[in-house]
Amino acid sequence: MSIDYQEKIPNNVNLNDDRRLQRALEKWQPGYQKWWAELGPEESQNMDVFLRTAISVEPGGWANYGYVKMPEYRWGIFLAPAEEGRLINFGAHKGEPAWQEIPGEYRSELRRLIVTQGDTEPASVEQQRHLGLTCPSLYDLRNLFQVNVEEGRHLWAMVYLLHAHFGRDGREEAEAMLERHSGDADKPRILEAFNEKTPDWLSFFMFTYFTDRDGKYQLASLAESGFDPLSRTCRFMLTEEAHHMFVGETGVGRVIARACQLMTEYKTDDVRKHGGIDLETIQKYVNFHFSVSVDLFGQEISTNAANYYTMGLKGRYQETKIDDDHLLGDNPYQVAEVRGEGIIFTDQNALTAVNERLRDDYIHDCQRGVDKWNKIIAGAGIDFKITLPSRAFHRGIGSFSTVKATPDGRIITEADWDHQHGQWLPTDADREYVTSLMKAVTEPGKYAPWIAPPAKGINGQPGDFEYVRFN
Ligand code: BYC
Repeated sequence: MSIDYQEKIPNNVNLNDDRRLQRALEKWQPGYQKWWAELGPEESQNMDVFLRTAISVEPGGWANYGYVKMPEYRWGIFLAPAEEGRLINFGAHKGEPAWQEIPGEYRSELRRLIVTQGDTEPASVEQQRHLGLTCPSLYDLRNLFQVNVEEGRHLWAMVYLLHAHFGRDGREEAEAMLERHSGDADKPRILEAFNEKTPDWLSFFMFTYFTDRDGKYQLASLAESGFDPLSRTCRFMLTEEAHHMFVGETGVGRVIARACQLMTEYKTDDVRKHGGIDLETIQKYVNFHFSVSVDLFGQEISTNAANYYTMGLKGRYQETKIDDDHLLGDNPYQVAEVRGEGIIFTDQNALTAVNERLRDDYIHDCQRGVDKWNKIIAGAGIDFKITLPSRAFHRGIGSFSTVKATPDGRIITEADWDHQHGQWLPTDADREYVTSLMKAVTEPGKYAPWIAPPAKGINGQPGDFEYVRFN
């Protein structure tokens, strides 16, 4: 399925055959471009960026690299190929053919899911808009911009579904995506993590590691949807998401590698003296970004989530690979809760616990990158381990949001929390220090002193490749 780039809106959905839809999307397009110019990457309008653009949705369709000015990036609408005879694989409609049109009785639930998903995409672009001005290298600047244009396209993906399937209220929701803004006092983004600032590059790497990974798990659950256009859209979006998490995992890894180098070279833990970011500070950033990202999975026990599942709208991670009845009526699932000074796990109904199950899958996946970071530290002969905090730590959503807990999951008093949280979360002084390091390095092949160079270039490019031309 190749993508038609001759069209005003590149697409593989035969947009040409549906003039009304085409016109509606072409009407939305200038508002999008205006939003990109105003709230997209700052001062980037004229740069030539070595970007990857999908030329088809088949495996290998991604191998297309070249210099692009971002405002001219060909955002468009790409769905993964249809699977012939695809069925609904879970919930009350299990075994029925997947829907090509919205089932009327589930319209508002589907709209809500699509709007919540769509809202995060422009939010992240807004959160990251100042970072280009302090890039640690051209390589990193290019990666930031690649992430940004793809988040822009993910917004297009959700806006397409709203326009194509929800009529007038879908068009209104699409407009509203450009009206809400990250951190706006009156019209904030829907989910809390998307109203936080991403003020520095360590935060950016943590965000792409932890928060984009929520994207992976949410998109994978929506890819199971019985509403086939949503499933196909999310399947293609997932191919883009992988690069974002790569940027996060390798970015944090390179900051750690540089800290270890400095520790070894100067035989000290205090790498701040030598312009690095110390491992304790990196741990605090892990604690912060992990905890705000686990909140994104919602309440442990959720009737919303149970309804989405029974309706066949949002499944579990890799639903079809799970060996059970895919109805979850009486099945148990172990859910964590506060008991006294600690956390215990009790059996709950698996249907109302699907958010929690997804969170468990996510936490398990987060650990893999942490293990790799610890290998870098161990490889340098340094006795330090990065750890993920307990799920009870620093929560704003769910049962743990009513208590205070240490990173190792001990419930403590408010007073103890007030006294100690500066050891666990970045303090103003930590953030000021990290911010003080953020100075743009734009000479090809050069890197800021707080981060190691990457192991290899993008698409096999040499170390001194000019990933961005400033003109
Ligand atoms: N913040 O029953 P519950 C991505 C609300 S990231 C604020 O547990 P539910 C990306 C909730 O709305 C992926 N409010 O809720 C990453 C509900 O409100 P009502 C984004 C929250 O619906 C990086 C109430 O609390 N995609 O793609 O089961 C860069 C009760 O909660 C939050 C999706 O999230 C929160 N964190 O679960 C770019 C997928 N959590 O009904 C992109 C679509 C809960 O009382 N969304 N609430 O008014 C969903 O599936 C669900 O909406 C959620 C929440 C999983 C988020």
